[in-house]
Order: sequence, then C-alpha cells, then structure tokens
Amino acid sequence: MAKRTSAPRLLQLLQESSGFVSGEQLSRQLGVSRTAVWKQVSGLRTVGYRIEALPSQGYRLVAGPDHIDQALLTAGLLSANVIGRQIVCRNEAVSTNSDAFKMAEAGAPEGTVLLAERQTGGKGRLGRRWESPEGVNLYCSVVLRPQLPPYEAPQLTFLSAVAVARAIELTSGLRPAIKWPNDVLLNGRKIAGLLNEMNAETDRVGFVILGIGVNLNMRQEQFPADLRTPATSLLLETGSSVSRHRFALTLLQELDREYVRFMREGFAAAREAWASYCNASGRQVCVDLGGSLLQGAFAGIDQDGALLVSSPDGRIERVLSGDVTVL
Ligand code: BT5
Repeated sequence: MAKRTSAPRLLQLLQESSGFVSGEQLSRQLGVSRTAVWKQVSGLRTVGYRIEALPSQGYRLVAGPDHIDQALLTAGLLSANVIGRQIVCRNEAVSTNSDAFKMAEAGAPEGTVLLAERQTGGKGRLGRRWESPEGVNLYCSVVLRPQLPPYEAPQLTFLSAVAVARAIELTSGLRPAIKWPNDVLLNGRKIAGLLNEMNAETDRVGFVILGIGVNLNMRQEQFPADLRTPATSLLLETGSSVSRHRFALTLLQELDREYVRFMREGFAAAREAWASYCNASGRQVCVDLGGSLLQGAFAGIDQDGALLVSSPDGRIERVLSGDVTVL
C-alpha cells in the first residue's frame, strides 16, 4: 500500500541520493527554509522513516517505514492452526479492538487478526487511553470463539501476556516481566498492554477480542509526559529498531501455539508459563481496588486467573480486577 506522506518531494530527493544531502541544498531545491526542511524530516521520522542527520553533512535516508504487510503475514501464518485465518491491515483505526468487535459481530471467523498502523482512539482498561503513534508500534486485535463458559474467558488474557512476553524475549534476548493481569514490563517499564473484550450469553462465550499493544520502535519524545507508570519500547531498551513485521509474525505464532494448547489441555500450561514471567513471585504487593487498598503477599493466581493475595492475618483474598504495585 502506498504510504501517504506530507513531504513527498523531500523523500524523493533523499531517495535519489546514495549519501548525505546538505540541509542547505535541500532547502534550495525545495524552496523552503532550513528549519522547514528539519520539520519535514521530523514528520517523515514520525511515520517511520529512519533519517540520519549529521551537522556537518546533512541528511541521509537510512530505511523506509517498516510496514506490516498483509500478504507476508498471511504467508507466515499458513501453518498456524487458528490465528491468522483472515488478516486485515489498515492504515488507521480508531481502535482495532472496537473494529474487531464489529467484525466479529458481523461473523468474522475465529483467528481473524486486525492490525492498524495507528489508532486515533486506542483504548486501555477502564476508559483509559492507549498512545498509538503511526508506523512505530504494534496495534493488533484477534477474534477468538472459544467454547467456554464466560467466567473462564479471563484466562485468555494470560495466554496473550505469555505470547507477548515470549515474542519480546525471542526478538530482543531480554527477559520481560508480567504484572498481573495485563501489563508486560521490560526493565520495570511498561512495554505492552492487553485489553480483552467479550461478547457472551449467560452460559457461553460468543467471542473474545484479544487486544494487544506493544511499543516497538517508539522514541522517547513520542511518549506523553503524563503516563501513569514509566513506559518504554524495544528500541529504547535495545538501542536498535525492530522489524515490526517479524515481531508481529513471532507474536501471532506464539499466540497460536498457546491457544491450541489451551483448547486441548486447559489453563495449566499457560498459567505455569505466566508464573515464570510474573514480577510478583515471592513479593509483597499492594492492590488498588479502585477505592480501597489491599496489601499482602502474592500467593499466585487461581484457576480463573484471579490474583490471590495472602493478608497478614493469613486469609487469602481473591482479586478479580485492580492495579497491582509490587512492593
Ligand atoms: C492497557 O490498559 O494496558 C491496555 C492497552 C491495550 C492496547 C491495545 S492496542 C490494540 C488494541 N486496540 C485498542 O484500542 N486497545 C488494544 P491500562 O492497563 O488501562 O493502561 C493504560 C495506561 O497505560 C494509560 O492510562 C497510560 O498511563 C499508559 N499508556 C498509554 N499508552 C501507553 C503506551 N503506548 N505505552 C505504555 N504505557 C501507555
């Protein structure tokens, strides 16, 4: 798909040159000031172009944006069992979760994956916002139609957390941690968030949308200053950019493996894998229950994925939703 850019002429000049082009030459050829050239360069970087800038030499195009390509992803997932039966890549979505939900209501098959280059209204939990700048990260929603009672559907969050953690580990060699239930952290900073939404009748799940956002090549200046918790990206942690296509493929392959195992054997394997990444094992935690605080020792997760906290008087409290801080 052709990339729309606000600076097609600058891009053309950079593409035609094998090396650096001075800011002065670009400013002359474009008929704009050097500050305007710099602004256009910044704009291209925001949509994923890697442009090197050296004060003495000018600008050099290093690489174009790394698109997530529908045909390549479909080919890469041909041997998957469920995930990727249908793949839809969009330039923009308000929220891939909301769109995937509508697609599922309209009958999209299990394993449908919707990806977007950017989200204008990316959703977190509890009405929060997910920052979704263009061309640098992964925003993806997967339609599943498991034969499960609704109370077991939260288990699927753990599958996607494990798949994200594995994909990060395989891509970077760094070991992420998972914070109950849905945050993936690298070096203590949030690198991915998960948002699962469900359509259910009283006794069975209609469909579940697994929403996955992973910060891949997001740069420091693209993070707003007022995030609730410190955040990071693979680029910031490793110093080099990641192929978004490769990451998406690895993640969806891992998710396929986890989901197939879950449907065959139940929750135990995912629960064990999740526990191996959990940042709270053996620690004291404080849980914000949205009005009151619960403090105690982390005591694992139960069959339904609820958090277990052992309070000082020895009682085990079961938490279905809340924000955890590891003390
Ligand atoms: C989450 O919510 O972590 C779930 C995020 C799910 C995003 C995916 S992207 C694809 C799919 N489509 C959607 O519309 N959503 C899903 P929560 O635990 O409530 O965390 C939200 C909080 O994280 C915000 O209030 C910010 O403080 C912070 N935050 C926002 N954007 C961030 C980002 N890109 N990286 C790290 N932290 C961020």
